[in-house]
Amino acid sequence: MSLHTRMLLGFIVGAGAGLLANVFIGQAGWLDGLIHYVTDPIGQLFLRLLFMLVIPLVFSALVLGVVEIGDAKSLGRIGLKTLVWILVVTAFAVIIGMLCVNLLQPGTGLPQDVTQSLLAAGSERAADVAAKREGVSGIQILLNIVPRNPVEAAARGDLIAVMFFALMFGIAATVLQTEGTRSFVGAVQGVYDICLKLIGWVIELAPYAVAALLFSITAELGFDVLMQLARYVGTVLLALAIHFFVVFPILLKLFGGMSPLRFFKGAEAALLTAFSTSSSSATLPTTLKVTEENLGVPRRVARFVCTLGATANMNGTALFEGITVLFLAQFFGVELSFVQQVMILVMCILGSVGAAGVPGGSLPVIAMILVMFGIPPEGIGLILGVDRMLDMCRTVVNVGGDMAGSVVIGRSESAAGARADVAS
Ligand code: DAS
Repeated sequence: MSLHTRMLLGFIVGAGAGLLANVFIGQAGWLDGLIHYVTDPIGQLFLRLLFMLVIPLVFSALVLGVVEIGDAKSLGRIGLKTLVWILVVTAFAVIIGMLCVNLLQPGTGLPQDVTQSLLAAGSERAADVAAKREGVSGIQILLNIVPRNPVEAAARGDLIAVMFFALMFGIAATVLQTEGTRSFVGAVQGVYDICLKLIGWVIELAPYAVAALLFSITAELGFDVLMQLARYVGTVLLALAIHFFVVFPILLKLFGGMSPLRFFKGAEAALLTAFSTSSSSATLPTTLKVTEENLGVPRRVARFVCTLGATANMNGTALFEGITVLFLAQFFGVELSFVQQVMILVMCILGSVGAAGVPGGSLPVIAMILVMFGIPPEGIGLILGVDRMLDMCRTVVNVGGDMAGSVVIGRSESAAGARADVAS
């Protein structure tokens, strides 16, 4: 039975049993015991496994992303254009997602006392972070991006400080290019590959975590929570559709010299592979083939942009991270200031670079961002049940963004080549 099917089954069993148990909630001691001693610990175990991977995954992914762009000395211009494409288009994606979730408010609607009790029941770390955050000024929040001690920042789960350190490390490793730095980067590649394997193992446990976490939350909240989940799914799909069918066509028309119809037709095989595998990395061979053969992108551009993009350019994931963090903030009644939402925007851009191109690759990063802003990470259990379907859709947007970027950069390079010929 495929992971998709097992996740769906976990969702149905967990939610169904939870709805039944909701009838007895508060009246049967056995139910509270079941939640407290069985389903919650299973959910916490899964979350801990995700947390365990965040720091090594994000550090290695960011270092490698910077090195791959910087290494391309011969592709210097392409590397710079790729970096600009990743940062600008991913920022667009997160902004679209955050606008949709702020406008549609899919996470609101639960009674205040319920959200407060959920927040109080959430991981103590979330409450701690929320308490520490009180009264920290905007300037201090920005200063805190630079870690005094990167190991201590990693130990306390300060993800953005770890991201900053990883970016600086990658830049220095690229500039140095010594024997030592090259073997270090090789070791970092090994760490990243190991993290991918570990995520694969952890995601295999997701169906059981879905059933357990969904049982707990539906037993507590009943049918209402499933309605909020439906609104969340609708918000994610709407935002992904806007980015995929509006932003990409505009960028292709304006800068790629390609009609959206020709793009989607040429990219079809890769998009369908992305949808069925939920993995940008697994789709990469197909992405490369259709980008060169169907979209006419020069090989050196397609290889660089699509290969780097498969791990570092994830528009769909960044958009999904932004929506999920804000949705769960609404759900748990956690107020986020504008400065904090800007921080979340930055973290989602970097987090998507740090996410792995495998099924559920973005979940570890989301868990860490949630805790950083005092939002109970148990909320991941709520979205886990629908994550597979959303993962399929966001991976399509991720791969679409890699191919669209290749078309735009390929055209820019051809124009630059033509200008050089004319000049010579
Ligand atoms: N499934 C990941 C990918 O391969 C994205 C994610 O998990 O968000 O693109």
